[in-house]
Amino acid sequence: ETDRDWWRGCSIYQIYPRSFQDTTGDGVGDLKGVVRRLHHAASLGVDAVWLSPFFKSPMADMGYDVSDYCDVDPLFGTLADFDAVVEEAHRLGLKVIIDQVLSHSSDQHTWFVESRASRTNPKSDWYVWADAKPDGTAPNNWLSVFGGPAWEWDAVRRQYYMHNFLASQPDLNFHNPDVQDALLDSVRFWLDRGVDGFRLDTVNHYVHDALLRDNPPLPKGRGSDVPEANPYGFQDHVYDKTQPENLVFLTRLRALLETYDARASVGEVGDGHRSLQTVASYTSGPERLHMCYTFDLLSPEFSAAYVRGHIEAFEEAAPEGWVCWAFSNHDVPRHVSRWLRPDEDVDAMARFSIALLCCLRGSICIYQGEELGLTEADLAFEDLRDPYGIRFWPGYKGRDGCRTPMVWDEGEANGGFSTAKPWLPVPAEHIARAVDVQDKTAGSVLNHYRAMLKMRRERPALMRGTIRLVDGHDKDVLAFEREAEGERLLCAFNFGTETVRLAGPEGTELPPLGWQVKPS
Ligand code: TEU
Repeated sequence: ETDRDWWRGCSIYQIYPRSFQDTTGDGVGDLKGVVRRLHHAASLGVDAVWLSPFFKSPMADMGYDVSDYCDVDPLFGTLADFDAVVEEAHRLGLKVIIDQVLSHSSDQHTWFVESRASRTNPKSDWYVWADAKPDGTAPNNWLSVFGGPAWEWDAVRRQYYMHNFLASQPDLNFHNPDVQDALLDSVRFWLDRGVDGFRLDTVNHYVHDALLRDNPPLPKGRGSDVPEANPYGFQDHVYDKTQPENLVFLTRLRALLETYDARASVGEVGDGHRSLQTVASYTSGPERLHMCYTFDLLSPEFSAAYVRGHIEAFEEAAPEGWVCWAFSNHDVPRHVSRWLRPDEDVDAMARFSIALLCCLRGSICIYQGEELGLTEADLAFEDLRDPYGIRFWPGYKGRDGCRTPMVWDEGEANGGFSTAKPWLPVPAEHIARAVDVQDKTAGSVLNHYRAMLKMRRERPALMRGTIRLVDGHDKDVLAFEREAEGERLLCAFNFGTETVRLAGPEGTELPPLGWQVKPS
């Protein structure tokens, strides 16, 4: 009776548990806090929640470094608390999507502890180990996303191991079928506990080039999408990811999901310029992933031409594929701050962007706090917790500015997030945007989010319809038609800073950041 296609067009609310609601008074959010506040997600009218990692972890990368795939970290609670999250979500009619960080584990995981102990132990090949070059240097030129080489020397094995992120996040060796089996077992563990879907962290990093070939330099004219200080973006990552063997693993994963009813997968593809092709191949058919999540609209660019170009390129590359779009998440500066131009109003940007998101073809993700119009927090170096930011400060300030706590009650300490000092400060200007204030304010950003999500839910053309770009408008206008079941809507958005008149007989005027959705 559950619709196996529930994920098509669905809206997902991303919860970052560490910053959602603290119930234990340690300044860190937890799973009981998620249970307590889930009704907020339901009140938005989303279909699902995605929980960022709550698994056992030394938290070097805030839980994206898992030391036990089948347990909850005590910081967040217990497995019973997780079961309560699932139960409460289902009671509220919400699906539960959890984050699976399968590409790498923590260096504290028993698999890695065993693997690094010798070159001959049963798990010696579970990670990516390689000898030094004759001169003692790393096996090849691969770089880590978080800075420096992707190789770390291990004094016991007298070999290097590979890590795409922190050195404490060793990369699992997907060429070994035992590794694949073990990871699929952990996925099965959560399926059996009733989760409805998986967000697959860095899915395009799963399989590395078995020949360990050097990455070529970036083709001329292609810029970096990461801070100047970090050379990662100046290499073309052809060989350390996007390996064809990955499709074999994804097919195995999908086959596992198919043995259950109505479970879905969304693969995170952070692959810069190649992302659309990657999404196309990962989602091209019922034996691959259901959806992919890209970073295309998580970028600093904000213009009609940019978004139009991405829609166009995607429709061309993957007409059958399924994207999950997002403007904000726990990795990038909050979009209202990222896109706002001088003298522009935060609320106007928040309203415009959710209207746009709700009109895109695909599924959509909303990141906790964006429904309040929260801005990027301006933190001092002493406040930082993100190792990526700590490393590249001040050229790059890291990801803590978008990870500050949710604000629930204007009148309570720390906006009602915690009675203790929160792990990241709650910016004073966020308090005025607390849920309880916006709840009772007609026309607040929060209520506008509810209205836009309702508009999407009630219109098949927006949920699952086709998309066709419409030409002939001002260069600052993005216009397209969505169509399904005999319903056709014209969606138009003015990205410019001047009022424009739409082409055509009616010639409606759209102010800056104005938009309209109407039958055509
Ligand atoms: O992010 C993967 C990814 O593409 C990021 O490295 C991104 O490029 C970076 O955060 C800059 O915006 C996932 C998780 O979302 C992130 O939180 C983890 O740190 C990372 O994987 C490693 O697990």
